[in-house]
Amino acid sequence: MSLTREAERFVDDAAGLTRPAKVVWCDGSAAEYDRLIDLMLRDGTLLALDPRTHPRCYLHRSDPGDVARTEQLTFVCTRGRDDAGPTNNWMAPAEAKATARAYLRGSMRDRTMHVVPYLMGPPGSPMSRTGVMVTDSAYVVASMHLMTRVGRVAIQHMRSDDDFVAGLHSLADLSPDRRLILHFPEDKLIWSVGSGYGGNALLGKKCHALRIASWQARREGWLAEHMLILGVEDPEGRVTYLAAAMPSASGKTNLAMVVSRLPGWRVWTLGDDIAWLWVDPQGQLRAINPECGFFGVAPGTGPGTNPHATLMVRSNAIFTNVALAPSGEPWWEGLTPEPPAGLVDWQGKPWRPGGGPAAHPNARFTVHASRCPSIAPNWEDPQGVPISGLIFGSRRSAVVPLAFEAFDWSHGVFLGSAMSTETTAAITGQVGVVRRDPMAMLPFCGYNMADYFAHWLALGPRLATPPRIFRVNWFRRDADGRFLWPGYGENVRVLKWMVERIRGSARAEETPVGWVPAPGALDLEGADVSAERLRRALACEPGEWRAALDELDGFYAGFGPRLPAPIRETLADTRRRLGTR
Ligand code: GTP
Ligand code: SPV
Ligand code: MN
Repeated sequence: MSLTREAERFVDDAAGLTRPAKVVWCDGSAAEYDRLIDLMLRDGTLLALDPRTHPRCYLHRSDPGDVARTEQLTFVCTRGRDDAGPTNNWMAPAEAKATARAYLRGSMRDRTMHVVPYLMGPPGSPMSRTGVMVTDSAYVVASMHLMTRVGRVAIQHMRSDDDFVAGLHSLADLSPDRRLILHFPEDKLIWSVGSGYGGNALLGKKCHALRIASWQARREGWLAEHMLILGVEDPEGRVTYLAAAMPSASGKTNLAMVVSRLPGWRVWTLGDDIAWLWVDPQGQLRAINPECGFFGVAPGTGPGTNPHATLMVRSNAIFTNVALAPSGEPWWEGLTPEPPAGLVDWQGKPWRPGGGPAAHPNARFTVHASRCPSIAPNWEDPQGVPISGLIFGSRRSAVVPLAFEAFDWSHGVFLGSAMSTETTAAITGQVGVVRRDPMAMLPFCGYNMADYFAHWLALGPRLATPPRIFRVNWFRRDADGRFLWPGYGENVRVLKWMVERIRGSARAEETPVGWVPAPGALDLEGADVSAERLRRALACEPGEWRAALDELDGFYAGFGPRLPAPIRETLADTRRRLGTR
């Protein structure tokens, strides 16, 4: 298999810097995957799980200091600092390369450098994009096999010699002190050194399909978003497609695979993390999933919460940092009500109840999308699916109602830009702190977010019928800290309301922040939710909102005059509607 001349030059340069003992070109075949697994079983990178209960499933224990994305070590290295904007870490390209070069020099000595050509997006789609990454991690290559389309199909998609995003990845010594995740969008280039963790190391995912792709999308007039894609089928068999942005570890995988509690309704999965969206010649918004696998959060995944994911990881999956039962079965908090006896924790140490979580809170599974019981029959359609609604969701114990609808496109863009969320274990740092996370893209937008808001606003007028924009929050709590809404499978009731809003039939009440489901408009047939708890889940409290909007002022101020006027004006309108007391 031959790469383009440009790709070969990139590989040669990378090898010159990192000095691998051997260079291997990957073809993406099943035989190659098997060879990698064998290699990792032999050198201890992987442990085989019980082949009777979990055929072709493996456990990987990462370095204990390398278990989540490290945003403080992630940089957007544009020539101009303002092009990265105030929400990104920035380093000048030359300085970034000089620093990383010191970590990368000779870092693959005694190791194999794998060259991985990969395709993001369905084969044959005009939206699909290619990358070529080199890595000294067999775990990364095997994961890329599950998450992207590796091999000839990628090279066939290159429209010119340099039509690929180049990615250089090395584990180096895994030290956080010598770790950098660098993006050079102007050069379609990624350098990642010092981490083997998913979002830091599987360069097709957050680095390419979000940070570099969002930069390209702005120039070319489309969107690269941290969104799931799903189809809601009604009892007549009509399917409505929605895309939903939610921050890391905040419910995308769960919603994408939700098993309906409403008779006759079902949900089809098309993607759980990333969507590329564009406007077709008819003015219809369409979406593809650039990935072909799921890198999902294990804790909290069980038969009661996410039965499809629980089934899907019973074979052909790689688990990272889960606990292990003596039977050779994987375990994590939420899989079963009681932990099996004799567990070892995610670090391989004997675990005792009360001794902290057995699985790391950001333990994950990696599995091909075709394994998902609810995968949509058209999930790889090169033309994508038409999107009728967009959802912005976040994790807020207070303030934000369970579900509401924006007044129009630009109000919806404002609601997305105003999103904040409580942090999770998907990033290193404190968990549960409220931080701004516009459109769930704070860590993933590869350019100035003021320009990103402007780009979103400009898309509206290009759409024949702009999708409805909804805001959701499954995580609102009562005074005792209990969730007001049961979530998970019950979320399908909210999806049904959205579909009916899109069709014009569901009732809603106007509040200062948007249209909230009217009493009785959410189908609660068979649900165990009291009218009082639902009322509190849906309530819009003007006092809480006024305080929340004051915090938003400071965030918007960081963008200076670059913040689009409609965002500022919508904030002012919202304040007016909320009144002063
Ligand atoms: P990334 O892969 O990190 O981008 O995350 P994601 O958005 O796909 O998150 P995921 O669906 O894996 O959810 C992560 C956590 O949120 C898990 O602990 C879930 O149990 C929890 N969660 C998901 N949906 C709900 C819900 O409806 N209600 C509640 N209370 N928790 C939920
Ligand atoms: C996230 O953190 O949003 C993830 C996991 O989806 S990672 O691929 O590590 O970014
Ligand atoms: Mn994600």
